[in-house]
Amino acid sequence: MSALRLILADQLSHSISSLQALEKSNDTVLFCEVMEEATYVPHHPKKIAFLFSAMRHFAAELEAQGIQVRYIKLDAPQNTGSFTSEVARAINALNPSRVIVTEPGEYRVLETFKGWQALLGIPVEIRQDTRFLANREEFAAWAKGKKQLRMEFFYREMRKKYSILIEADQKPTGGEWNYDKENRKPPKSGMTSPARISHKKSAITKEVLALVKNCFSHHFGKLEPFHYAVTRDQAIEELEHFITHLLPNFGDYQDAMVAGEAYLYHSLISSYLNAGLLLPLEICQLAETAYRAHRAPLNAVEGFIRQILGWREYIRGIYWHLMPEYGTRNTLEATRPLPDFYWTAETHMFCIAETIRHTREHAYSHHIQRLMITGNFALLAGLDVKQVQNWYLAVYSDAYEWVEMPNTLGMALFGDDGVVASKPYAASGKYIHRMSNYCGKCQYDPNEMTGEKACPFNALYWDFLVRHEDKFRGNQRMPYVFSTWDKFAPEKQTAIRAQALKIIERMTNGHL
Ligand code: FAD
Ligand code: DLZ
Ligand code: SF4
Repeated sequence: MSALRLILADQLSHSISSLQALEKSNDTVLFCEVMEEATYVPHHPKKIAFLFSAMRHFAAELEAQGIQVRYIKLDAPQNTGSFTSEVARAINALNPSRVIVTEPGEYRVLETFKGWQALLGIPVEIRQDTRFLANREEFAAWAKGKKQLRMEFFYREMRKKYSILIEADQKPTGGEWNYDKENRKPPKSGMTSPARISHKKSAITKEVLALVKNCFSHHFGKLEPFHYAVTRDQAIEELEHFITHLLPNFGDYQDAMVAGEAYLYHSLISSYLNAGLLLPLEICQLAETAYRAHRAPLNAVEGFIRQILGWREYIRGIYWHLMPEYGTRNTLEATRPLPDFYWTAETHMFCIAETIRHTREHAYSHHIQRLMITGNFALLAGLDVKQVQNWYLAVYSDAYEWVEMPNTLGMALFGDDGVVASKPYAASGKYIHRMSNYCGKCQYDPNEMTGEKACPFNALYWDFLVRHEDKFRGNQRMPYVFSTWDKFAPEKQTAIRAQALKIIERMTNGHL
C-alpha cells in the first residue's frame, strides 16, 4: 500500500502525525509552494520567504534520511497553484493507494481536505495534529456546560495535565497560579533590546529570497534584511538564546514599548512554533528547567509558560470549538474601512506609525503593540472586523487563522460576544504614555482631550464606551468607567464626542 503524504508549510515537525509509520520504499512525501496559499491574503514577503525556505530545508532533511520527496517549487513550470490541483497531479504521476494528511490549521483548508476523497477518488486519511497539547475533543469536553470559557481556568488544567510548575502536593509552584501582578512594568529610561541571533543565509534561502523578490515585491513588507531561522536546529539556537539571556526579564517588561526597539525581551519564537520547527511542551519544559536551576525568576517563567500552555492552546481550542460561525461574528457592528496608514505607516500618531514600521520591517510586532496600539485603535475607531483580521493575517510571519482570528476578533476587537475577553481591551493615550516612550516623540499630547494637539486615543476611548453603553455599563469588570463619564459636565461630554467625530473625519481624509 503506497501512500502520498502531504506536508504543509506549517507542519514542519519530524514527529507530525502524517509521517508516522512511513514506508520508505513505498511512500512519497509531497510539499507544494502554491500561489493560492501565498495570495489568499497578501502575506508579508518575509513570511513567504521564511515558510518556503523552511519547507525546502525540511524536505532536504527527509531526503537525507532516504525518504522519497516530491517538492513542487512555486516557479516550477507545471505548478498548478493550489493544494487540490497539486495533490491531483501527484496522484496521476505516482498512483498511490491513499493520501495521508495531518489536519490543517485553518478551517477553510480542512473543508477542502474533506472533499478530496470524493473528488479525487482515492482514500484520504486526515490525522489529528498531535503537536498541540489539548486536542479538539478535550477542549470541547472542558468547555461543555460552562457559561464562560475563561483562559485562566483552562490553563490551570493544562498545568496539572502536563505537571508544569506543579509541586508534589499538586499545588502550583510558589503557591500562586499566576504572577502577573509582578509583571507589566513600564520601560526603564534608555532601555534597549539585547542582541539577537542572526542566521547565515544558506544557498536554499538565497534562492528563495530571489524568488520572493521576483513574485511578491508588491506585497506590504520588507523582504531584506532576512535573519529568520529556517531549520529546527537554528530555531532551537534562538530558543536557547532567549532562555539564557532574555527570559529573566521577560515578565517585568512583557508589556513595555520603546521607540526603535521591536523585540525587547520577547522570545520571537511564534513563527517557529506555529510552523512546527519547535514544539510547545519542549519550550515549557526548558523554561521550567531554567527556573528550577535559579536561572530565571518565577514571575518571568510562569508568565512565559502561561502564553504557550495557556493562551496559545486556549486560542486554538476556541477557534475549532466555534468555527465556522465564530468567523461571522461582529458584536459591535464595526464596519469602518481600514485607513491607508495601516499599510503606509503615514500617520502623525507616533505609536501607530512605529508599530506599523516594526511590522513592515520584521513581519513582527510584540503582543502589546498588536493589542494596545493597532488593535486598540481599530476597536475604538470601529474598523471593519474582517478587514482588520485580514490585515493581521497578512502582515505577521506567525499568522494563521486559527491563532490570528480569536486574538483579533475576540481579544482585540471584542467582536466575538465576549468569549475571549470579559471586557474590551480599550485604553486611552494615558495607558500608552505609561507603558512606552512613544508620546514624547509624538505631535499629539496624551494629556489633552480636545483640540488640535489632543491625543486621538482619548476622545475615541470615551466615544467608544458611550457608543456601546448598552453593552458595557453593567459590566462588573468596568466599575469606575461610567461613573467617571457621568461626572464630566455635559459641555465636556459634548466636546469629547465632537472631537471623536473630527478624528474619524481626519482619519478618513488621511490627515490623522
Ligand atoms: P512572546 O511574547 O515571547 O510569547 C511567547 C509565546 O507565547 C509566543 O511565541 C506565542 O507562541 C505564545 N503566545 C503569546 N500570546 C499568545 C496569544 N494571545 N495567542 C496565542 N499564542 C500566544 N500570535 C500568533 O502566533 N499568530 C498570530 O497570528 C497572532 N495574532 C495576534 C493578533 C492580535 C490582534 C493579538 C493581540 C495577538 C496576536 N498573537 C498572535 C499573539 C501574540 O501577539 C504573538 O504570539 C506574539 O506577539 C509572538 O511574539 P513572541 O514569539 O515574541 O511572543
Ligand atoms: C502561509 C502559507 C503560504 C504563504 N504558502 C504556503 C504554500 O505555498 N504551501 C503550503 O503548504 N503552505 C503555505 N502556507 C501555509 C498554509 O496557508 C497553511 O498550511 C494553512 O493556512 C493551514 O494552516
Ligand atoms: Fe499615541 Fe497619543 Fe501617545 Fe501620540 S500621544 S504616541 S497618538 S498615545
